[in-house]
Amino acid sequence: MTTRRILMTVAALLPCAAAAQARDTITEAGALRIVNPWTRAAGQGMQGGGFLVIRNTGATPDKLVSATSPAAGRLELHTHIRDGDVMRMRPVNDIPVPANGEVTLQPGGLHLMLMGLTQPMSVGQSIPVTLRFEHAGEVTVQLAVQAAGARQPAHRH
Ligand SMILES: [Cu+2]
Repeated sequence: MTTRRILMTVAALLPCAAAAQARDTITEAGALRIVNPWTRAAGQGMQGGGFLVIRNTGATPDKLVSATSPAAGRLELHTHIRDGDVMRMRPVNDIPVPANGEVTLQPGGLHLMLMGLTQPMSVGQSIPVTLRFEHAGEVTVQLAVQAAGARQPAHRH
């Protein structure tokens, strides 16, 4: 490969790398990387879901054991289960993070449940949530508030 061709290849790759960095919000906690935490707009007294990716760069499994937020009266760890043709939410005791792997908290799956919001969550705000892991300890991340989604699974608490 000629020098000129190498330079052209590097130049072609640079915009992609810059875009990836701009897109991801990553918070480190020991071997864990908390990626792109977000939630949806909701009113005071209502509830909201918290979504993020937990990456484990270590060889030891970890687990999310609890979470708290000044924006929520109570914060639970939830999953969805299929009940006939309806998806319902259920609390779970913890959320395992596999060694050298990741777990995704997302709408319709595992998620943080912010209950009894002490303040409205408006688009563009950041909502602090402190996650507590068995090994990595505590880390505070900021949920980026996005627009309320039209597609909501059935809620029953
Ligand atoms: Cu829930």
